[in-house]
Amino acid sequence: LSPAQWRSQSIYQVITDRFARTDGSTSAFCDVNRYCGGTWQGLINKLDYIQNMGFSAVWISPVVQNFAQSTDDGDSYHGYWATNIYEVNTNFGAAADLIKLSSALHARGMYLMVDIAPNHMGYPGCPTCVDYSIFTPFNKQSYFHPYCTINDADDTSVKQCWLGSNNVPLPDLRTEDTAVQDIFNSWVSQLVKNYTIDGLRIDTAKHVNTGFWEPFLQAAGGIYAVGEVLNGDPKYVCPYQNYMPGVLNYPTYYTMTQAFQSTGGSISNLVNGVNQMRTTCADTTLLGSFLENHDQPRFPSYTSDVSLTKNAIAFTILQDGIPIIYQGQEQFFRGGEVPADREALWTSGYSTTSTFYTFIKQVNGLRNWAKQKDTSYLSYKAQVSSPDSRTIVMRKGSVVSVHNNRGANGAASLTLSSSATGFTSGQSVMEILTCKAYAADSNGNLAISITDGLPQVFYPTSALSGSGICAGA
Ligand code: ABC
Ligand code: CA
Repeated sequence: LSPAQWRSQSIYQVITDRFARTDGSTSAFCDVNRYCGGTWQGLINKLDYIQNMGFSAVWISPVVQNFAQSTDDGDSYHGYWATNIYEVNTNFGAAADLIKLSSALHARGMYLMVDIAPNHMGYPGCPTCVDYSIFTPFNKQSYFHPYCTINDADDTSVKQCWLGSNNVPLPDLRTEDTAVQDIFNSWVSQLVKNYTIDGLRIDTAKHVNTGFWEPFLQAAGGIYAVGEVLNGDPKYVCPYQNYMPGVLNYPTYYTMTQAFQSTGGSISNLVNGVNQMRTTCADTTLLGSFLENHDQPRFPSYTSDVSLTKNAIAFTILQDGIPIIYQGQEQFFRGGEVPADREALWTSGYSTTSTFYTFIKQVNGLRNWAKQKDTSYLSYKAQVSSPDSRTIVMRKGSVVSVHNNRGANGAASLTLSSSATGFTSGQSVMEILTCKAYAADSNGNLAISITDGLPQVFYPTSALSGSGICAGA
């Protein structure tokens, strides 16, 4: 699937080990440091749960074989500690099960994104005692950079030194060498074909020489790839769009989290941050938009306020880029630092009536309708403005969303100006989260009131007919 085709998807992020077991258990114990039993077959059995929330694609954790030893850093359940890139991780099933997952998704008109990590392998022992012969195919020390620890201020060190710890070092591959590149290029070409993969999530993209990516992604068949460049600065992150079509929107992750995590968060920093992304990135509509992932404390670990969380989730789904919701957000999971943020989803019983399952479904539903109604919606670059210090208004095509950080007890009356919304004189609009009808005044301005600190999403009433949203208005 091409970058342009991915623009219209909505992604659900799965940690395979923690999403669903083959036996469908909702009570199996999960020690968050160990393998907990999730499988590709378990995931296949629960695709309705994902699709009914409005998602069209699933990002799964890395699929290749990892070492089996338990370590003081835990087990390799997340999949980032590769030992053999030609075999699958049998904890998740056989290669045939992965093929079956891909087919099951495609049969529903959904897509598969696979996480890959060509930067390193993983070793269960000290950094200077690595036995390279355990790696396939990188079975010699000459495929790797010598051991050193990363100094963020030095780009050569970021690219060539080793991630990981003294318990589990991540031997860093010489991705600038033709020998390593050739192996990875044929590997990715085969991987994408063997499992009919539609998109890639590129782990540790900032730790690989930038010249590696163009031939690699070409070998992958030109499918969409979104890179992980873990940095909060747009000037650092955006240039990666020169090497891969998408990048995870970490800069806005930081400003958004800060803005909505408390009633004292800075909305003006969020406005500035969004504007800076738009002017710095080649194409914000191809970024991966997220509020949570498996590396960061969950948003509700900062606040238990449902309204603040709804504001942040709505912002994630409606801002520029491809929304990515991490498993457990729909069940209001509250885990903090790794590994607490990697709870087994099955303990939720896969409720489809929970507050956030239904909320995400509503917002995804509006985005899915808007993109179908207006072909320019997804490539429209959102414009943000701030009518007061607690509120951000985001206009993307004909979707106008209003997000605030007043919290569950917050109330306010304010006027959205026609210049911020694009509403015309007397225009009828629907607030689709409450199905309340509004009309702009003769100047196109709209008077609204915020209650319980909730976000609001306005959409032209005339464009709702046939949608089923708010009974098709
Ligand atoms: C984790 C912990 C370890 C712990 C271990 C048990 O569990 O990090 O401390 O000892 C996998 C596992 C992890 C495991 C690691 C290492 O392997 O999932 O549980 O460690 O064994 C990706 C994946 C991630 C994966 C890997 C490795 C990479 O998403 O799940 O981890 O394949 C760096 C990398 C980034 C990586 C991340 C975990 O580490 O760049 O690719 N994620 C600074 C640095 C970043 C650094 C970040 C976190 O700290 O610049 O490079 O990320 O350590 C902003 C700044 C940023 C700054 C942040 C904190 O603040 O702009 O520069 O980031 O404002
Ligand atoms: Ca590297």
